[in-house]
Amino acid sequence: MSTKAYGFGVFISSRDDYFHPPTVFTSRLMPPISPQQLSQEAQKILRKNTWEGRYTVPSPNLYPYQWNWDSGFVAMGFAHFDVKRAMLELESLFQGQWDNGMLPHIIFHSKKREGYFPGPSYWESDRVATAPKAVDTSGITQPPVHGFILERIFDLHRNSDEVRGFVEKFYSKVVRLHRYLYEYRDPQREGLVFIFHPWASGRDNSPLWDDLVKTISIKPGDIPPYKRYDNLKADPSERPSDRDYDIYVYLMELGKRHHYNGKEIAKESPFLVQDTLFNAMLIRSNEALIRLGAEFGIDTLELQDWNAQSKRSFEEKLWVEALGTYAPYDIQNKRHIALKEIGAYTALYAGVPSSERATKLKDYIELLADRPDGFRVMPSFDPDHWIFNPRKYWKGPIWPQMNWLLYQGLDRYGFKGTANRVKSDFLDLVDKLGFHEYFDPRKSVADQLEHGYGGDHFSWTAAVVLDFITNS
Ligand code: 9WN
Repeated sequence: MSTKAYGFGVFISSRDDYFHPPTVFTSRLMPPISPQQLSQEAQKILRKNTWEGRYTVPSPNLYPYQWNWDSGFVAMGFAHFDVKRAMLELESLFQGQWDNGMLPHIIFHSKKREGYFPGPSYWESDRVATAPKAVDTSGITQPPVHGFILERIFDLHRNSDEVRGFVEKFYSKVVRLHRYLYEYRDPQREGLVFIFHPWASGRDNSPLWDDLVKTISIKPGDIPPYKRYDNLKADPSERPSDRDYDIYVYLMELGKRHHYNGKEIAKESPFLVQDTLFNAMLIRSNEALIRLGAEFGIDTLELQDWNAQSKRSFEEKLWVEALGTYAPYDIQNKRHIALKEIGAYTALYAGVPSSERATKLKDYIELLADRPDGFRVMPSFDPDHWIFNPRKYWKGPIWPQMNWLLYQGLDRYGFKGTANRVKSDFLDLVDKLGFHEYFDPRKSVADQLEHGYGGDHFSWTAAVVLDFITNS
């Protein structure tokens, strides 16, 4: 055991046989912030970002609607201090669920109709028969985190009749989402579902997609004129490029032409990917539903079949030995997207890897954390790759919800020490740099900064802080 300084925050070093949750986060620039203060600040952010009393926006200025997987994490955050709001968060999110079970990545509850691109008029969900009538939505989905979020809420409040009643009733909506994914997004019945848009991965401009989207040539007239707002509200050097946005719009138009029907899209889309993070979330959520089903005496045979096949296929098809990790599979070009990237590491939370592979994944995180050039863990992309950019969105920065998923996975496999490095690195960053959307992973740089990157007062950052602090 040794004591190490991570940035200016001092934590007990964490090896696998040794676990010391931090009790006080210290900063050289600011007075020390106690976990209680951080937790109060987090609660304030979640309350402030709640609109119309029933749903939470990720960041009022940058993202003024309800987002799919953000709201999952937000519900978990609320479950620590206002479980009624947690339940309402999930209910308002699933108001956007389509008749075929699809859960859109944005629900446009707000009457505010500008300030975010693409807003409802671009998606045209009102022209799709299966879309809800009461609310406009986007036409793509995001990582299916809702099963394990429901399980988390249940575990935190298992003695509450109200929560038990809610979970039992809500359960079938999540199953419908999973059924949609297996029916519409898995044409070869492999147990691995595809996405057809980078936004659906939750990791929009990850270098994972760079080569693939280069194969898409956009001719004049292929995409409508549009105006971005994101790069006016956040530093453009921290946001995706204009070329990235052209591709996003191109694929949105393709989806729109097919009324977002996955089966039709599969025949045409140049972007068709069996993603690591997306499928890991599906597997972990299946598992949660199986467990909850047992609590409520619900038949889970269908879920068990799906999950057994998904786990097997993930382990067999997505592992790339030369890379020492998993990688997404590009269906159209029949190849792995063989890059080291954070999504693969969430397979731990889904319980997919053998113990040998799990150890490899853990060792890589430890290597990164121990390097003399000094990274907090875990950067969203391979710092040794020339594309790595520690400031730019999904090309390198540390993301709150990803650290949460990693922590859970490492903990599940008994790698307590590494898990705690991941947790304390994140809490240290929030303590120093605020409740931002993402953070610079380079210790020497981040320690000189005054704030994180992207949006501020960010909802899932607050939610993850609350869960980490309450459960440490
Ligand atoms: C597009 C809301 C969302 C997150 C995504 C993140 C970012 C949106 C954007 O913000 O994407 O969905 O406009 O950049 O990449 O994971 O859900 O926080």
